Amino acid sequence: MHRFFTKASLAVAGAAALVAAAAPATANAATAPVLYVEAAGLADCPAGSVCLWQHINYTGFMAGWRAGTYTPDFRTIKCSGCSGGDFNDDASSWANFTGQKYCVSAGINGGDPDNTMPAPSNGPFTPDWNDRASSIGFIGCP
Ligand SMILES: [Ca+2]
Repeated sequence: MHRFFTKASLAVAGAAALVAAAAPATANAATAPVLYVEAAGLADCPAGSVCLWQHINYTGFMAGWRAGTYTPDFRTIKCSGCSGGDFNDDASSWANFTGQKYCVSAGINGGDPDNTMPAPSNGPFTPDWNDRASSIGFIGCP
């Protein structure tokens, strides 16, 4: 199991976020998940983050986002154990520990359709949403 979300990396991520805010040319940093964990559990999703897991019951690969960050295309999230080698169309459970209403979408760049994840809440995706999430945003669903 590899964990990349150490206290040290949190401090670095915070510094990077400040740099990104001061230099919009590097704004892509705000769109990248800040946390990846293999063989994860619910406890691996930190307070203030929203997380998606490869399997139900918060297991398998996990991608997590600090409040206010998002990813418009899950094909950019590499996951060697996921179908197709990326996290697109793989998420089966979720948790939203941010104070924000997150939205997952079956479409790249949102829509097609959307699914609201209110905060705070967590659970498995319903069967019609299993292995469908392709993007995530933090301003709620349209
Ligand atoms: Ca899955």
